[in-house]
Amino acid sequence: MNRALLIVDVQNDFCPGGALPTPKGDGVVTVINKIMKSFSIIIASRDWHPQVTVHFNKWPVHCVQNTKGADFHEELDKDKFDKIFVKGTRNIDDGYSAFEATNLDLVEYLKNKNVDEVFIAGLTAEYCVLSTVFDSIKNGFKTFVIKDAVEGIRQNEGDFEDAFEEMEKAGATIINSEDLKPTGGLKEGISRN
Ligand code: VGL
Ligand code: ZN
Repeated sequence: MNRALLIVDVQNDFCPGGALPTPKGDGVVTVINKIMKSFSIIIASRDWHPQVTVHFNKWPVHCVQNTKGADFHEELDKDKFDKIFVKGTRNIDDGYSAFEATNLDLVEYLKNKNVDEVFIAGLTAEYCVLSTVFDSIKNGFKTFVIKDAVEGIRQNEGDFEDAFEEMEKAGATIINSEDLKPTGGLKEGISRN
């Protein structure tokens, strides 16, 4: 069985200076570049909205297809991605979860590669990371969230920590990047949920 790293929405609009920024989103890039060394299967999701969508009734316009804001953060090591899953592409729903990708079926992709453990990193803790974690668990994957590789919008104090509490309650195991062996897998003594 295999493990995969799933990097959620590390795009300009979710980073400082973007349309819907996480205050410290830049910080995850260095961590993610480093942990990619621990994985042989690396996939990324991308928020990829049409110009007009119901999603923009709730949110400022962000991550519009083929704009600078929708580009991955420029320091992110994109060459290491095996596949990119686009989501939020329809104008009738939010498409928060990477499992709602419309270009490819993420569950099928992971199953074809015999993945049973999914490690999740990226932006944003309260929305797309949270929904992706829920769907990963629902689809039967052992799900880990790498906390220092995740940032949040932090609209209200406590939102970031609350999101992690919800993920844990749903059955995810919260870890930190130092818990990963450089050669892959978890260091001894890291307890699983
Ligand atoms: C996201 C709000 C709106 C996310 C996407 O990537 O978490 N949040 N669209
Ligand atoms: Zn969005």
